[in-house]
Parts: sequence; structure tokens; C-alpha cells
Amino acid sequence: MPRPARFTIRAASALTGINPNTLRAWERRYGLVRPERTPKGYRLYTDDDLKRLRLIQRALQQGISVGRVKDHLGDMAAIETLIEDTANMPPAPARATRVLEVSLADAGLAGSTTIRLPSRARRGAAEQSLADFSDQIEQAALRFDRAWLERSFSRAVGLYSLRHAFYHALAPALQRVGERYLKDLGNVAEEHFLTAFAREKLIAALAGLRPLHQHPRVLFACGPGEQHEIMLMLLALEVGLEGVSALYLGPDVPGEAMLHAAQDSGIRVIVVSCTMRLPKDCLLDVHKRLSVMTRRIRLMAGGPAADRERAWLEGHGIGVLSLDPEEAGRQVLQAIHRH
Ligand code: B12
Repeated sequence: MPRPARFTIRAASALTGINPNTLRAWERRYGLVRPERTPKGYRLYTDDDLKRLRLIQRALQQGISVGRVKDHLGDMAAIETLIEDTANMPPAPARATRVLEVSLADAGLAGSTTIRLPSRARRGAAEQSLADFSDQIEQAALRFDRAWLERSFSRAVGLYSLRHAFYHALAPALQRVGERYLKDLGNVAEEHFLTAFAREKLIAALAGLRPLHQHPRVLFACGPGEQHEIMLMLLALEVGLEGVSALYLGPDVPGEAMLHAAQDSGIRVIVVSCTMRLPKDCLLDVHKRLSVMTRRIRLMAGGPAADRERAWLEGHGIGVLSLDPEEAGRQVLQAIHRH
């Protein structure tokens, strides 16, 4: 049985959207989650710890007090019930908070009167859908509002997961911001701003993973000339969450560099991301040179361009990854274990 993955506090924070200081405070003050410690005292969170943290966060966002959460700590199902019960409670009577001064002249009377309007109901964070978060992220990017971007994304991560926040909130927002630029409604600056934010979040998550092996097993690279790397980073994260160590080379990598990096390491699979076009000559050359190596290394290509050229790739014995990131992650893991 493989040892389950462990996450540093940085990765746990990236994966749950909970600030590292808050994680430490919850542990110190309330003992809500007590991660394992390395011999040097660094915290290591398990998958179960992360599940528990997300649940606690949902409970707090629903307005349940830390004290009540603490009372139910041993029983995750009880916390779920508590959250459901609170969500199903009838809303508290609206408080009149907006006071308007209305002239009575239209009614033929002198003077004015005050009326009280119920405050507009604020939707709780727990009710917000990923589409709502996606809108907020888009708006924040269009205003270059870093604080709001951070807040919307962290909340989406906290309520759903890093994976869902990326695939269903940030990626669609990025797509829309990109489309605005193409339609001359926006500027490429907003697209770069949001991409830089996405990269930053993914780098933090990748850096915080604690792989199970010392040597990397998968090499991730964008093909020559290819700049689109967000999906490749997400794939590296998918695999990293399963405890597999990755060597991430980023955009625009020549075939020679891929071979050089894979040669004397524990690499078993090379994943090449091809969004715009398929670098056929490069892939053929890498594939040919891998096939004469004593250690077998599998070459796999993924992304829209690879998907369009599926028949060509398969005809040359090069693996093709699904466009669905979770499925692609599973395919990479299978390829590692088969080798
Ligand atoms: C961000 C972005 C950029 C950034 C990239 C920065 C970076 N560090 O990654 C910058 C500004 C650099 C850029 C540049 C360009 N871009 Co651009 N870009 C985008 C944008 C807005 C988002 C892409 C993204 O990261 N999405 C997030 C990921 C998670 O989602 P996704 O791309 O939809 O991917 C999904 C699947 O396709 C699949 N997938 C994608 N890649 C991979 C890889 C693997 C391995 C696997 C398994 C799956 C997979 O998985 C995802 C989930 O389903 C898209 C718009 C769009 N509609 O997608 C255009 C887009 C990809 N860009 C495009 C173009 C044309 C360009 C430029 C030529 C623009 C220009 N005139 O300069 C340059 C080319 C750069 C180059 N040589 O590669 C086109 C591509 C058209 C095409 N298919 O040929 C798009 C689609 C915009 C458009 N509608 O025309 N871009």
C-alpha cells in the first residue's frame, strides 16, 4: 500500500484557502486539527486533515461558533448535520437598516417622514456557487484588485477545493478575460494579471507538496514555442497530490532539454503540453531517442493540439492524454506504475 500523501502548511493553506496563521491558531487555541510533525517540527497534514479543515471552515462560514465546532470534533458527520441544520433554519427577520427621508409634498402635505427599508439580504459565502466566484474573480481582474481577487479565490478554495476553484472559477474567468481582449473590449494586461495570479497560486501549492520519493518520476514541459502552461501546472498538481514527485520545466522547452533532464534521473514519463500546435519533429526526435535508452521512459502529449492530432500521435506510439485534467492525471499515474 502506498503511503498516503502529506502536505506542508504552505500546501495545506493553498489547498484549503485558509491562511497559515489561521491554521496555526486553530491548532494552538482550539486543537481543531493537529497535524503530524517531522523530526524538525514542521507540520505535515494528511488528506483527512484537509477534509476536516474544509468542513470546519464551512461550519464557521455558516456562522457556527468555534466552540460548537470543537464540541463535535470527534464526529465529522455531526458537524455536517450541524451545517445542514443551520442552513435549513428560517432566515432571521430582516433588520431595518436603511432609513429614507421621504418628502410628503406629493401627498399634498407639508414636511417629511422617515421610512425604514429592510436591508438587502446578503448571501452567505456558503451559498455562493463556483459561477458566482468566477464572476467575482473576473471583476477583480478587470479592476486589477489584488485583495478582492485573493479573497474571492481563497473563499472558493475553502468552500469547494483548490481543484474545483481552478477548473470552475478561475479558468473560466481567465477564458472570459482573454475573450474580452480578443474582442477589443479589454487589454492584455488583465489577462497577464490573472495568469500571474494563477501561476503564483499553483507554484505555492506545488512547492508545498511533500512527495513520497526523493527523485522526480514525471517531467512536465510545454513543447517548443508553447507558452500556455496553466493546465500543465494543474496536471503536475494532480499527480503531486498523489505523492508523485514532478520535475516542472515550464513553457517553451526544446526536446534536447527534455532528454537532458530525463536522462540521469528517475523520470519514467515525459508529459509535453501542446495547446496551439503539435511540435511533430520535436516529439518524433524525443520519442526515437527515448526508445534506445536502457531505462524505458514513456512520452505522452496533452492539450487541444495533441487531441486534434490523436491519430498521428498514437500511430507513432506516443501516448495522448485526455483533455479532462483528472482523467489525464490518472493516465499519467498509470503510465508511471506500468514502467
Ligand atoms: C492565459 C492565456 C494566454 C497566456 C498564457 C500564460 C501562461 N503562462 O500560461 C499568454 C498571454 C502568454 C497567451 C499567449 C498567447 N495566446 Co493564449 N490564451 C490564454 C487563455 C486566456 C487562457 C488559457 C488557460 O491557461 N486556461 C486555463 C486552462 C486550465 O484551461 P484551458 O486552456 O481551457 O484548458 C483546458 C483543456 O483545453 C485542456 N488542456 C489544455 N492544455 C492542456 C495540456 C495538457 C497536458 C492536458 C492534459 C490538457 C490540457 O485542459 C483544460 C481543462 O479542460 C486562452 C483562452 C481560452 N479560451 O482558453 C487563450 C488561448 C489559449 N490563447 C490563444 C492564442 C492564439 C495566443 C497567442 C497566439 C496570442 C497572441 N496573438 O500573441 C499567444 C501565443 C503564445 C504561445 N506561443 O503559446 C488561443 C489559442 C487558439 C488555438 N487553439 O490555436 C486561445 C484559445 C485564445 C483564443 N480564443 O483565441 N495566452
